[in-house]
Amino acid sequence: MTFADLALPDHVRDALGARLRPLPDPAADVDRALTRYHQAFADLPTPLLQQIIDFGRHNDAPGLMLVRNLPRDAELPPTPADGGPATGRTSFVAEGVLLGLTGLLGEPIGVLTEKDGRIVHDVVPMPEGAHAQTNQGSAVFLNFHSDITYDAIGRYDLANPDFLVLNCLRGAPDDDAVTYYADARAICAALPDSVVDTLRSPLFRLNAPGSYTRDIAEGDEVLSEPVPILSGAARFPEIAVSANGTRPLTRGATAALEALRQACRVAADEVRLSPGQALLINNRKGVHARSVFQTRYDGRDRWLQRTYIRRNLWSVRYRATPEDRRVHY
Ligand SMILES: O=C(O)CCC(=O)C(=O)O
Ligand SMILES: [Fe+2]
Repeated sequence: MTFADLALPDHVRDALGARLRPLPDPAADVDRALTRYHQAFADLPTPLLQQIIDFGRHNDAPGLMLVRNLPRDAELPPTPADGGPATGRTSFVAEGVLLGLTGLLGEPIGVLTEKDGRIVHDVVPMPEGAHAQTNQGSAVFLNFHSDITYDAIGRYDLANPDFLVLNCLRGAPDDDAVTYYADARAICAALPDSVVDTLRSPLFRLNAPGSYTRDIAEGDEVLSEPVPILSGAARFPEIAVSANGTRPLTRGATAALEALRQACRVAADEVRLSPGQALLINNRKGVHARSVFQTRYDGRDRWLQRTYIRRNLWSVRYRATPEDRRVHY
């Protein structure tokens, strides 16, 4: 499985940038902002626009798309040290790129236990989380994982995002941050049938996201019901694992989980994100990971913005907060 790689021609980048540059901070009215970004992205050349829309729409599309040569803000404040959002922005081109791409895939959502329910997530290294299995980390390999959502129903892989978009505002200072994506189709092809069968059995419990266990459970494990890691038609497998620990329930499941880890490493595509690049990640077709990278905590560290995306909001309406129809418990 190879990922899709798309580059905007310079004149297209410049035209899109000119549309996005005057637009205000989307946080004040996200739906109005999404509408404006929709209008701006609608002017992309038809084949380019269709490739992005097809990525979100088709079962047989790759699970990862890199979009390059996107417009950028002329100036950026220091990388936020506190997990964001940054103060002192003079333009919101990055948000326009992030939410414009997001709108081509579905609906952005917030989760109260992830970045306080914000729609635009700043993914930045933080000293206190350097060794954590969360997006604050940098000093440890962030294990192959799905972005999952704690849910009182006991399943963390149902109300979680269908897609993530990561837009790079600032690359790692040493350009050593690698994002990996292993497609479940490639993983299955690399594993013996017996291991795939085990991974398709409900013999695994997922630990809740690190942000949830840290903020709500004082670091304790909060395990899901027993679930399979792989599910669905053999042609179109879905995969769900936790970065923060997946607990196998039998010795066979333990061995299968280890084989899965190795297969992910073998099957993975690698991207070193730099400014003006965004990754569109299908969170059901594959799992992602991140390398160790150097940080200085001097305002020049790596800085991504991220959205969590559902194809639509209806199937997760039981989680919606009364105050904000895009934000979930
Ligand atoms: O930092 C990265 O490249 C990926 C981080 C990650 O797993 C995420 O933001 O969900
Ligand atoms: Fe992630």
